[in-house]
Amino acid sequence: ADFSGMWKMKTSENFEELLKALGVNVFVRKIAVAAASRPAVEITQQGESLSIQTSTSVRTTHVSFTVGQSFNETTVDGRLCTSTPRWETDSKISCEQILQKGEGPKTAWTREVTNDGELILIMSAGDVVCTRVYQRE
Ligand code: RET
Ligand code: NA
Repeated sequence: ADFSGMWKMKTSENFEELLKALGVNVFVRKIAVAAASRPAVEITQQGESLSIQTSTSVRTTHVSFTVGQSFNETTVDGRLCTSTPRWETDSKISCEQILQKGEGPKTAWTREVTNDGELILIMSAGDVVCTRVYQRE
């Protein structure tokens, strides 16, 4: 599947609960939730290699990785982790994260391009699952 494009978010469920599960305090959480309601996501893909930039007014992240190869990234609450992405189907990437320091709930994400051309991002922390649906701009 082709993940490339400029994506805008259509729906988001449980983002605040996700941050809460990660121990983000209420003050920071409110700021993060407000900012994360209007993300700009740009993905470029060449074969198995993806580059994903997620921009908000308070935090921008950029990751580049090749599916099948571990890479460094940060969890959604900003902690350095080692991520291992793999193809779950030919249109879905599933990525497990291992914290490089300290302890916390188990985190992971999946990104899938649907037949309708939507991008579904699922992020989890322990039992809490956040689902964010995007459409191409
Ligand atoms: C942290 C804690 C430190 C202070 C701030 C935060 C903001 C995080 C944000 C994350 C957005 C994530 C998105 C993910 C995928 O779509 C790191 C929680 C301000 C804004 C948009
Ligand atoms: Na997002």
